[in-house]
Amino acid sequence: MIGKVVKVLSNYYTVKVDNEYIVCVPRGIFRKQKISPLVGDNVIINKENKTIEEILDRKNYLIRPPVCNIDIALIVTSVREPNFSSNLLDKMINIIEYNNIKPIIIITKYDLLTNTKEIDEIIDYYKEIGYDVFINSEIDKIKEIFNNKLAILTGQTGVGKSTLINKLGDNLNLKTGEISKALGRGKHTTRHIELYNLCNGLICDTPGFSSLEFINMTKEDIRDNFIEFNKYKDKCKYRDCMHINEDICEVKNKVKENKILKSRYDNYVKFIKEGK
Ligand SMILES: Nc1nc2c(ncn2[C@@H]2O[C@H](COP(=O)(O)OP(=O)(O)OP(=O)(O)O)[C@@H](O)[C@H]2O)c(=O)[nH]1
Ligand SMILES: [Mg+2]
Ligand SMILES: [Zn+2]
Repeated sequence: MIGKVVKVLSNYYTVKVDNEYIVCVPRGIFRKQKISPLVGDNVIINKENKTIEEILDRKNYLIRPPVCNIDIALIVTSVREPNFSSNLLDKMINIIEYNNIKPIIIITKYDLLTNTKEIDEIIDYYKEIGYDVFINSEIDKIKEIFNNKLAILTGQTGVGKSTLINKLGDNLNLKTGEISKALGRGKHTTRHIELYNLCNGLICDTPGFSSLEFINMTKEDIRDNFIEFNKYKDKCKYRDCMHINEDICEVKNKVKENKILKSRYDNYVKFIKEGK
């Protein structure tokens, strides 16, 4: 039968099969091949022997925290305390796109704004280019996105990640207190990783992407993860246009026409310069 690894403690793997939890050990062959299952792995188990027989193909995996098969990443971004940072948001989106994870933007502390015009325009832009954006008060809509998904949370300290989890867990009788506590800890170096049930899906108890760097990414990767640029690139003069120094560049034109958000483009140029 097939299940999902939701917890690892030394060589014991808790596998969730439907609503049952079975603690398994991997077959010896994995150790010989130096392969170990990860939290998030879909595995074939032998229920009688309590062994993991096979690890199914992974669609993605993160090194820190070591979790694989992540479907969605909730990017929690406050508009105040700490102030909205388009740089951080675009960086997170870029790295999440690179890892084949769907970014979902959650805006917090919207209630602290006296004038929402500027933020509303930004939110509309991200929606227009294809991202799901929710304000943390839209709790019912946010609940729906978890359906059968493995989610990871990311965002600066103090943005409201634990607060969000607590709201989502409301009257669901889940271990959100624990997750919330876990997510509240500053450092997660030696802890084990665990997936918790949340809103018909699973959530990783450790915030992801704590080090925000473009590790292993090429400049072309960074460029291609600015998904809206891809709509225009065919009209650039050069096929491999980086949209920076080239003449006749449709992306630069669209920035001038305000069709591409200026802050997005400026962040793009910064990221390319930061990259190797
Ligand atoms: N006004 C307002 N305050 C909020 C909102 N969301 C969270 N807060 C407050 O912001 C503070 C930080 O929230 P947390 O949920 O602890 O933030 P966190 O992202 O878990 O922070 P770390 O655990 O340090 O990473 C708390 O005092 C919350 O009550 C919001 O939407 N509006
Ligand atoms: Mg927290
Ligand atoms: Zn171009």
